[in-house]
Amino acid sequence: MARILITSALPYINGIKHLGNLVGSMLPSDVYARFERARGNEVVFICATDEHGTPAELAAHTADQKIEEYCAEQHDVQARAGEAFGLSFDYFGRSSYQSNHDLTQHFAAVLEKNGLIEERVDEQVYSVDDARFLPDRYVEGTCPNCDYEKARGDQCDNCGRLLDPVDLKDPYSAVSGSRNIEIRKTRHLHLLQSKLQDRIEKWVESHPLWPQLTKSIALKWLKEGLRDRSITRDLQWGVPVAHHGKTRPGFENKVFYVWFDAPIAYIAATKDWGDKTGADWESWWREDKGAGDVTYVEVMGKDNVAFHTVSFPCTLLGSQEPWKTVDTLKSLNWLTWYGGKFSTSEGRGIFMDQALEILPADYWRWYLMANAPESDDTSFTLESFAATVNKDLADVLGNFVNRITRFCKSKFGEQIPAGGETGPVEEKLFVELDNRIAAYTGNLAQMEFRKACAELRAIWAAGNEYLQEAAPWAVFKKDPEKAAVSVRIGLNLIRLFGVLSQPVIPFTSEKLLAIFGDQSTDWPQGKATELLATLRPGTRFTSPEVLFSKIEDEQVAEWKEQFGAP
Ligand code: B3M
Ligand code: ZN
Repeated sequence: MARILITSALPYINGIKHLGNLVGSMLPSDVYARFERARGNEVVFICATDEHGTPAELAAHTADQKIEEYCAEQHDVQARAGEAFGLSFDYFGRSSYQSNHDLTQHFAAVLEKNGLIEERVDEQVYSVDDARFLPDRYVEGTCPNCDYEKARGDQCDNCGRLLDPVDLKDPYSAVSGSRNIEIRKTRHLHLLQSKLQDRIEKWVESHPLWPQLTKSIALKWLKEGLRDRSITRDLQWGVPVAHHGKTRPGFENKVFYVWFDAPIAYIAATKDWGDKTGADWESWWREDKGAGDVTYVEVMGKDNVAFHTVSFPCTLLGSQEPWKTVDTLKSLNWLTWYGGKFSTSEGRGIFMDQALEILPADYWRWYLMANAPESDDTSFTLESFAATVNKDLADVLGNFVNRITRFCKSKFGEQIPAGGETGPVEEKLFVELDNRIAAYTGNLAQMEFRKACAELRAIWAAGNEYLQEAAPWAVFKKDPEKAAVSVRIGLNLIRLFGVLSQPVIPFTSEKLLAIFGDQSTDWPQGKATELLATLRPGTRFTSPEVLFSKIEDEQVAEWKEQFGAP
């Protein structure tokens, strides 16, 4: 039994997540966690809300709530949505919990002890009317390149040029619109990442099997050379710059930067899980306390990769303490909303709560995973969503289950019929299944989700093709014994589909297995010949309701309107 620690990138607290966020980390990590559990491995699957930083403060301000209240409320909203989507986290924590304050302060202290932290003075935009320093993206003004009037301090959305806030003409605060802004000096802690260049390079090299996207991003940053980076901010909300309860002099109004504390929250949330369940959390994170045999897997969108292949490793390795570092890092491209951006701040796209108001979780889970943006960005459209659901779930899987259970019920009653021996048509099916199950298992183990779903779809389709060829409804009149063989195989296929589909569509999988009462969900080990003889003649079953309803054109039109699809 292997021990596998899985973390999903932590969803930011500023509102419920959209389908793009879901498929970017939480959903694929859930599919993988479910697969590894089904294979009998010991899994700890951790997630949390990422709660610090300016966007959280501003979102709370807009909602006219205290930041603590806002975060507590939004955390619950996200926890409920995740549960409704079947995300099987062992623990869904919060980066604002005390455990994360303690650990973040601990890391800062050991990094400083190791000569990797230094106080430096920076210049930053200060908004007098807002009485706050403004992060780059909250300074707006006229682009020096294209004269676009709403360019952000970090980048112009019109011409794409990367900017420095001081480059902007007529700058103003994006928080209040005030033009009363100035450049002020401010003191911050800097993590001396440049000193860790060799260390990180060697560490990256020691992971030759990282997926291409992950590796290329890591190498790009290393090639540019690691830069020292400020890890504190002039903000109220966050982890205080303190140690053992004592604030660092001069840092009374500062907190750690959200990207410094957020990955540390993976560890803190695991600790909170341990405190809650009595599990030995250190055996998952400390090499000196048993984590030597743990495989640590991280899943995230591509914009987070640099933070996980460079920044977080700087924290962990720079500490010179035996923390577990990531072994496999799966990163995903963007899911787009009709080719454009899903946007939380502008409410563009479909959000997790809205999705479940119109259809059950498995419809979305299937579509998103079958079209996961792995090799490239992928466009979400309601048209392709409907087509995929109708074809794969309704026509292939749903139809198969419906056809065979109804036929059996009418001819043999609701139990697995006895009957004769299998023949060449079954042999062909067995061979195909043996190949495909092996391929599917391999794809899941590699976290190649699109390929895995294609294989799973082909497995369902093989069931339909088999029935088509065996045609028990035609054979029954002349040879009921022979028809009984295909019905027995068909019903066993339903059970096998239930087991194989559990990582991707767990709610449907449960329904499929419930048809035959409680059945083992262990990942199939043996040959198809045995797998399809699991349910013995005489086993009773209950015919299910229709599993999937088809999506009609009118619904697509209605939803396009509702969600403002182009
Ligand atoms: N919260 C993702 C984002 O908001 C970010 C991930 C943190 S993982 C430690 O884009
Ligand atoms: Zn521009």
